Amino acid sequence: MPVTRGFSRRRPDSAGRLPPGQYDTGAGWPVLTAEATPRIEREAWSIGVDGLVDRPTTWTWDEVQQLPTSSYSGDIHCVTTWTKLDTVFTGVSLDTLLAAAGPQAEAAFVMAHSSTGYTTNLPLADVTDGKAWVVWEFDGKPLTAEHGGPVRLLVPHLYFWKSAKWISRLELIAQDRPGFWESNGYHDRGDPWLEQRYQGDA
Ligand SMILES: Nc1nc2c(c(=O)[nH]1)N[C@H]1C(S)=C(S)[C@@H](COP(=O)(O)O)O[C@H]1N2
Ligand SMILES: [Mo]
Repeated sequence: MPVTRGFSRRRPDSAGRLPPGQYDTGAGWPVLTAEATPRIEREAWSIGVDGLVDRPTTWTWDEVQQLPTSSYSGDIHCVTTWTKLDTVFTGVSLDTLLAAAGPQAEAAFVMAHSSTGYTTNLPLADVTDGKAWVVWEFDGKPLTAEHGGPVRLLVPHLYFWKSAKWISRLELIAQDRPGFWESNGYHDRGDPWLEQRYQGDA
C-alpha cells in the first residue's frame, strides 16, 4: 500500500506516539503553573504518606535518597495539547513509598498535595505497579523550581496535570474526591489515549 508522506513538523519518531489531539512540542518544555512558583530548598522538603495506611511515614530529602532509585524514560502529555517525547526522570517509585506505609484494604484513591495547596486525585491503581514516581532529576539534572523542583509527582500515562509539582503529601482515601483542576472542569481520570480532557469526555 503506497504511503504518502505529507509536510510535517513532527519528528519521524513521533509517529504512533502522539495521543489524539496532541502535537510534538520538540525540545521545548512549557511551564504551566496555577500558583506562584515556590522556592523550596532540598533540606526543607519532605514527603508524607498518610490517610488509610498502617504506618503513616514521612521522608526527608536525605531519607528519600536512601531508597532505591527508579527512572522513567518516555513521553509526557499535557491537556493543553503538547506532548514531550523521550523524557527521562529519576526518583523513587511510588510502589516503594506505598509499601513502607502499608495501604489499608479500604484505600482506593490518592489525593496528591503540593506544599502550595495544589491537589490532584488519582485512583490507587493508577499510581501502583510501576506507573508513578516522585522525581528530582530531569535528563540527569536537578529538577528546576518552575518544573516542580526539588521533587514532583510523575504519573506519565495520565495528562500532566496529575503530576503535582512541589509534592509534599500523598493521602490515601476510600472515596474519590476532586482535586484542584478536577473541581474546575477537568476530567476525573485524564487518560490521554482516551482523550479524557474535560468532565463529560469518555
Ligand atoms: N503544584 C502544581 N502542580 C502542577 C500544576 C500546578 O499548577 N501546580 N500544573 C499541572 C499542569 S496543568 C501541568 S500540564 C503540569 C505542568 O508541568 P510543567 O510546568 O513542568 O510542564 O504540572 C501539573 N502540576
Ligand atoms: Mo496541563
